[in-house]
Amino acid sequence: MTDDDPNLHPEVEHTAEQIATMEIRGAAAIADAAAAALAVQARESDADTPAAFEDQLKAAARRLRETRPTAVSLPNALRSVLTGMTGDSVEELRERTISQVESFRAELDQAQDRLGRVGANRLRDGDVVMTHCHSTDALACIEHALDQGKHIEAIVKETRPRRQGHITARQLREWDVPVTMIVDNAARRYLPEADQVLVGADSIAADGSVINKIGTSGLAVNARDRGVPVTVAAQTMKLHPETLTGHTVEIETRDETEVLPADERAEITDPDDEDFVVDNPAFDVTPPRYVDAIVTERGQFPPESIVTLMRELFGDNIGEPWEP
Ligand code: RI2
Repeated sequence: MTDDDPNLHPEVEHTAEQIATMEIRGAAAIADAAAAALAVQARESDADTPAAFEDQLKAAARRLRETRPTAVSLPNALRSVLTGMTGDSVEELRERTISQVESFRAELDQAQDRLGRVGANRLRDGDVVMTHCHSTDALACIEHALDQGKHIEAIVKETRPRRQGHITARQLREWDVPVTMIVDNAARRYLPEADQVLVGADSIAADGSVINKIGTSGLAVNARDRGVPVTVAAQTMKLHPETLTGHTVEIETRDETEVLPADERAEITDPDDEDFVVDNPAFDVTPPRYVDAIVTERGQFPPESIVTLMRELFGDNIGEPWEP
């Protein structure tokens, strides 16, 4: 158990750190890691009463929840695990929580596979796909298209400031996909050479807006102007149920040093110059009118119709079961 909270297992603290620092990143990977950490907490819990066990699991979920605010897959994962935490004894609670984590993680895998099959149908033999950031959901579509024997090429945006485009390029090259890497500012110049823009999502709002890596909205507007369809690959775990009741999605702001390291900042101005500001929002919002389709494991949807699926899947289950 940790120094900060004697009831939290160190693995929970470690996972929370890894998510916050983006050592573990990408909406699906974050959800998977958070669920796995809850399983460790459940397995290793020394609670001697059911109430104490539940308190520990809730505290662990709260610690994981506070790491990154935008990807809704994180609270959706925590909610899914905690609502499965039922039982009258510590042993029963432990067993059911662990088994809920196992089925959540298995479902995550299967959903990505099913989504990939749907998304692959949108890709034609010979297509050139432009990507932004690194999305395992988006890559699943390309992987299935390759499995279907289609030839796919990619224009990969490097994606400042953290350059997740490098991860995308590495994966695509492992699959032998020809890659042209470009700086983000070159996207408009290269769109006429692309047949599709294919991106992932961190959250999808009830009106069909797509919250994804900063730069997605500009790319989508440019793609519409150039007549290039935009596909968003997002498992239903990326649907943000709280937007059904009017909540907005919080956009994470990250440290300025991701954009401008301290030594480079010092070349521009004095370290305590308050009139020089570096902003680093990690995500932006693409309005539904710039998105052609949202591909999920349940099929593809026009963004405006996603609200129906959201109601069907989440209904009223939008509480915060991690609250004490
Ligand atoms: P998958 C990433 O965020 C990107 O914005 C990416 O599109 C999204 O998560 C979804 O990733 P970050 O964690 O779940 O790099 O499709 O900030 O892998």
